[in-house]
Amino acid sequence: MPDSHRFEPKTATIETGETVTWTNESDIEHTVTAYEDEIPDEAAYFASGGFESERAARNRITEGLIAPGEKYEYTFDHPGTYGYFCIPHESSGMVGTIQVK
Ligand SMILES: [Cu+2]
Repeated sequence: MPDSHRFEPKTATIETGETVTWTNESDIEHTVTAYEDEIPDEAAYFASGGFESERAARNRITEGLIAPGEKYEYTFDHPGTYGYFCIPHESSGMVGTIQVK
């Protein structure tokens, strides 16, 4: 049985302009939430739920939850390294990285 508290793959490398789709293949809810201080300065903030800041995402967590079987996608328009996490499972180490070339 797969561990339901992780992003798979944990680190992904894509080209600038590509879209990443996260699909919730577990049976519990998750978020995809960028770490505001772990994205390039010129990049827009991103999070499931469409929040404009990490603080807003954390404050309104239920609006950002991705249900089992549902997806969240985001297009990366700036090169760099992007760190993100799942709010409910951050303490379980549910974090990931997108490398945009
Ligand atoms: Cu999670």
